[in-house]
Order: sequence, then structure tokens, then C-alpha cells
Amino acid sequence: MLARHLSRQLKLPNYSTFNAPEAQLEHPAGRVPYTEALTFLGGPTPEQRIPAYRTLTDASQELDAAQLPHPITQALGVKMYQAMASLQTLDTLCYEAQRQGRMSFYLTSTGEEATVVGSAAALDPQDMVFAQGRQMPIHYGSRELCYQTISSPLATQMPHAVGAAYAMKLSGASTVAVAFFGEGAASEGDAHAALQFAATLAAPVLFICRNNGYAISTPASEQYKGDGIAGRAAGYGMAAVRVDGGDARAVYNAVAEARRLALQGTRLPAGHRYRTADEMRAWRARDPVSRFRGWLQGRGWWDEMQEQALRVATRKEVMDALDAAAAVPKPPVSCLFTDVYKNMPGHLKAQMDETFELVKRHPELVPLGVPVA
Ligand SMILES: Cc1ncc(C[n+]2csc(CCOP(=O)(O)OP(=O)(O)O)c2C)c(N)n1
Repeated sequence: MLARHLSRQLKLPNYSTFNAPEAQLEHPAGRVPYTEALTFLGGPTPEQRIPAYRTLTDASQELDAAQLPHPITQALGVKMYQAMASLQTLDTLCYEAQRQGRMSFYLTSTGEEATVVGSAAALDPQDMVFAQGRQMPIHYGSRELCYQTISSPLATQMPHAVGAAYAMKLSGASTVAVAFFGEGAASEGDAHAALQFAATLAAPVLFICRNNGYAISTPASEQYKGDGIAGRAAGYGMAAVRVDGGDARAVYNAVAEARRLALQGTRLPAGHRYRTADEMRAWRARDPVSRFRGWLQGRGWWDEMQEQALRVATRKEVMDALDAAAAVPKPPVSCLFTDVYKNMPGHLKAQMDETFELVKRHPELVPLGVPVA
């Protein structure tokens, strides 16, 4: 009686058929077969890894068997290349500006040009982007581009993206939210909460992990076990694809397809694995920008003259922007204290006076062009 009651409650199979070879367990996760083998699956070093999808060889040759559900037109290909080459120029000049002391901090996207441009190209202008930064002042934001201002604490952008996606779903919008993150950020609790909420709420959100093998000085080998970040998707009940992040055509196709499926009700985290820690030098030789340019040139969509003109124009654009930024008067040191309270509390006043004393004794601490008060 109790057994029959329990089996009805737990939806267990009828006990009389319990030992039949075809018997299956009605598990909360779905119907699963029984086994007499005591086998532990998975582990820190999986035997099989998710392969990396690519469409071009490193030498820019098209791979004939590559599945391309979203072909790239000449106009789009040229636009993508211009963005990738401009990003390279921006990186070079800003990196130099930082080394000359003209900027407080800068980090390049070297090697990630295809990942960021290829994925952005696959989005709708109304899709909401939640990107990851590393440190001010390179925490961009743009209302016009639906690009949320980057928040400094790692991985907080991931649950934000899920919330935005869920709101889109409830309002019946046909847009998606996109969370970009690094494999280091994927270790934060927020990352797991976001993946879990996204899966259970069926929110139209894409998780795009840029796995560049390092979180500052922590190598990926110390960051996680198992098959990377894309390998986690199965546990959350999400579909995932691993992409060669140096192949802009592959990234574009993967993100466009993920977006289509997400709007159909499937959630896809896209794991971009494109470099291991040991492949640093080899990766530098695999410049995604020249790889994509080689493909464009092979099709007759781009030539040397266009290349020269683009490089000169973007260089001028970045230099002009740097000069314009340098000409803006710097805020004084005192505004560290004056822009918080209307009436400054005593302890803050004491800190301000102490700071003034300090910079009087050590004027070299104040960056060039910054007034004290
Ligand atoms: C919660 C939190 N912890 C630490 C930091 C400092 N921090 C800034 S960037 C970074 C590394 C991020 O690595 P990853 O997510 O792999 O992205 P990558 O910078 O390699 O693109 C760290 C630890 C932070 N911003 N927020």
C-alpha cells in the first residue's frame, strides 16, 4: 500500500516491472534508464571536449564544409573589417598615450577584434548589450547604441542582462540582451545566478564568453575544471557552441544563429575559446584582423589602397579625439571631496585638509594639468 502510494507520489514505475530491462526511472530531470554499472561521469579532465566552430583557415581560406546559415554580404564584410581595423588603430594609439602618461589606464582588445566585432555585427540595433570592462576610464556606455555603461565589479552585468531579457520577453519585444564576460568573471557567484535564472525563466539572452586564457594573472587552468565555460551550459539546460574567436565569419554566424534560437525560446551561451595560455605567441601570429582582410581580398572586396586610406583616416580620428580630450580642463583634486555632500561632514573635511597638506609636500603626486583646489 505504502509502496503503491509512494510510487504514485514519486511517479516511480510499477514495482512489478521494476526489474524489467526496459524499466526507466521517472527522475525529476526527465525519464532516465537504469544501469547496474557504478560509473561516475565527467571529472576535471573530460575525455571529449566541445569542438570549436570555424569557417576560415588561419590563412583566410574558406572551409568548404563550413555551415553558414548567415552569409556575409560585401557591404557587411567591409563594414566589419573597417570596425576591426579601426579598433586596432584605437588600441595602438591609446596604448601609446597611456605609456606617455596622457591616459591613466588602457587595455587593448588585441586578438579579440573578431570576437567583439563579429558578434556586434550579428545583433539588432535594439538589442541591449551588457559588456565587461576591466578598469576606469575605459568603461564606455551609449544610450544610442543600446550599450549599458560598464559596471566595474566583475560579472554584475550578467544578472542585469538576464533581467533586461526577461523584461523584453514579458513585453513581447523581439530583441535579445547580450552579456559579454571573461572566463575569470565566470567564477563569480553572479555568473551562476545569471545562468540559472536565464535557463529557468527562458529569457532571450546570449552569454558570450571571451576566453582569453587569463584573468589578469590567473591562468584558465586555475580558474575552472572540466570543459571550459561552454561545457557548463549542459548543466544549466542550455545549448552552447564553442567558436574560434579569431574567425570573424564564424563568430558572426554563431551569434546570429544563437540570436535566432534565443528568440525561438532556446537559450544559448556561446563559449569563445580561441587561445590557451601556452599559445600566447602563436595566437599573436594569428591576427584575426588580417585573417578577415585576407578573406575580403580573396573575394575582391578590399584592396591595398582602401587599406591605406582606412588606416590614415582612423589614425587621424583617434589622434583628434585624444587631443580634444586632453584639451578639456581637468577637475581639481578637491572635487574628490566636494561632490558627495551638500554640507561636508567633519571627517571628510579632515581628510580633504590632510590631502591638501600631502600634495603641498609632494606636488609630484598630482598629475600634470590637475589643479589642487
Ligand atoms: C568582483 C571583482 N573582483 C575583481 C576585480 C578586478 N578585476 C578587474 S578585471 C579582472 C580580470 C577579469 O578576467 P576575465 O573575466 O577573464 O576577463 P578579461 O579581463 O581577461 O577579458 C579582475 C580580477 C573586479 N573588477 N571585480
